[in-house]
Amino acid sequence: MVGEDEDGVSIEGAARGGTATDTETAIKRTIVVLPTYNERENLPIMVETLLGLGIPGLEVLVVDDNSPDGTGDLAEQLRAEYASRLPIHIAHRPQKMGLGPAYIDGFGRALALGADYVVEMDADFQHDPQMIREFRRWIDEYDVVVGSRYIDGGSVEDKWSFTRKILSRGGSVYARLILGLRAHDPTGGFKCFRASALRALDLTKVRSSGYTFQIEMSYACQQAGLRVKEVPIRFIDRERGTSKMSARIALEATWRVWDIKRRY
Ligand SMILES: Nc1nc2c(ncn2[C@@H]2O[C@H](COP(=O)(O)OP(=O)(O)O)[C@@H](O)[C@H]2O)c(=O)[nH]1
Ligand SMILES: [Mg+2]
Repeated sequence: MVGEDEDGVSIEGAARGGTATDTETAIKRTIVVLPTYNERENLPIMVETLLGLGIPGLEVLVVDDNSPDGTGDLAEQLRAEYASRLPIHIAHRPQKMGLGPAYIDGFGRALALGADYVVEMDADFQHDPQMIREFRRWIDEYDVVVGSRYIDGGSVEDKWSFTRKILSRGGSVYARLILGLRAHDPTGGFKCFRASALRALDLTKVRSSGYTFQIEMSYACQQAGLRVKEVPIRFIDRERGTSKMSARIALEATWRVWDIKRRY
């Protein structure tokens, strides 16, 4: 049973969940939301890697913003190719609308598809997919599990320049200070939410893109009183494709945190 809703999202996985037998219903569905913009070099390897994790109930939701490099079409090919092994859902969006909006859209769709857990992960391997296993280990005890570069055992790639390390670290310190955030890596974007945790947040309220999106989500979780577990991660340098992050986005974050503080 493969179908599409009017938004062009495959509901194959949902149909599968709905027709599960008694033993299968015990399997929790984890939907990994992967936003993509020009990730055709990474996506096939990512899909294979996710399948290789061997996590029962794992599914993928690609949120593609009409990538000029054809990532959206490639996702469709992968969906057909992996149909019997890994459910792949795809949201085709008309144009590049930013990372934050892509995740918010993806979270809503993952909930609608019936996810028990929703993983937020970039498609470029800067987040090590192997960590999803670790997230799954903790998510039964917490509402949100977040990967943190800035707690014991966490790290950023050594290749980072001093300036980049300072900017990243400084951004975290700044956001923590202004907002009183307890999370040590509020600009990090590798997380796992319980469906109930995402439902407890008012996702329509989230406005930020880029860096600020992560800060806003961290603050929203804290303000909602969610139980957050930080696990150390190593943040890896991108090997394929290019970053869409710009100095403008990083700079925008400095005043955006004040806007977040005002709105929550
Ligand atoms: N759908 C969508 N995905 C995006 C957009 N911008 C970035 N991404 C994806 O979000 C992830 C992180 O983006 P990236 O450019 O690597 O940001 P960086 O890691 O901060 O340099 C990658 O999987 C990108 O393909 C966007 O506007 N729309
Ligand atoms: Mg990246």
